[in-house]
Amino acid sequence: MLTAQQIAAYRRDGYSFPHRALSEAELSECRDGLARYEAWLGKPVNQGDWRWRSAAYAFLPWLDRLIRHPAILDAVEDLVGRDILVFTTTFFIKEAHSPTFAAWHQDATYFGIEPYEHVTAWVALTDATEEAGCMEVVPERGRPRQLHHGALGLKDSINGGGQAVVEQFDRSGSVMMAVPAGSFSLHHTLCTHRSAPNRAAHRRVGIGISYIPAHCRITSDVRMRVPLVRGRNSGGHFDILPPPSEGEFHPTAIARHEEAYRLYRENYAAQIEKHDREYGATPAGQRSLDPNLYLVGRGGYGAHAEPGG
Ligand SMILES: O=C(O)CCC(=O)C(=O)O
Repeated sequence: MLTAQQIAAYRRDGYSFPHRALSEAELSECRDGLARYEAWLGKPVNQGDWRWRSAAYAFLPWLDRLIRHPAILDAVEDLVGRDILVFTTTFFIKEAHSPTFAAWHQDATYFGIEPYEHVTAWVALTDATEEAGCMEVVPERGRPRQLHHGALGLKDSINGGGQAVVEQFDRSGSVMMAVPAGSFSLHHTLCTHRSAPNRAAHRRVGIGISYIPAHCRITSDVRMRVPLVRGRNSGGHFDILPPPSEGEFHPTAIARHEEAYRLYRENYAAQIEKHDREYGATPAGQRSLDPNLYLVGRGGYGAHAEPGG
């Protein structure tokens, strides 16, 4: 549970951290589960097809348990109320000494969830220190607003669209959101954030759990399939994806994931088009990033923030 002060700070600034969640045994369960997953894939999750990064609770019982963890859900309930769905999860992994990064962005941009009540719980399975490329957040200061993005396909981006904010914005007072293993941070869907390459000797492993209150809907025509993790599907805007009761990697569960992921990508693609329509497209190949904004930073972003560079 969050304190009244933590709730007020989140409502004002759009983030809150760190919050302890996992016991040592639970942390080991997640790490062992990830190791089995990567053995099954035959490669690290972050080197496989994008489909394996998202919504893997559909066929991984340990991940399904994580999205229902009471300590995380109690905090999320304090922010969004009792009826809670999981829009998706994402493995956010940066190998040791790797260039993987995230440019400034807001999660709301290509999710298309309204109202703007989506909150991400970012759970650290290893220490997300500043050196390891933890997230850096800009306080909303009570004035959240959607910024213009481009889906630039940035090389080494940890995000599917390789997206970045392409307008000037006030990023003063940004905060490095370091989170120790077993703890989580919370950030609001309009909280602008980025993360630097991993300069540490250890692998930085995080799982982003995108929670939404069940009254939310998406602005595309896609009807998605998502887990109900607390309360009731009160809004009725999503179909409910069941837990993987068949067991890890079961073909039936994999097939459910395939369909849920297809719908997720369909909405994502529709939202990229919608955002471009509403805010103006970023023509392909255009160097739309302002180097002063993106190439200079506390994290040492280097050449990796250049589109295709
Ligand atoms: O893990 C990272 O470095 C970025 C995560 C992120 O963009 C998110 O959780 O929305």
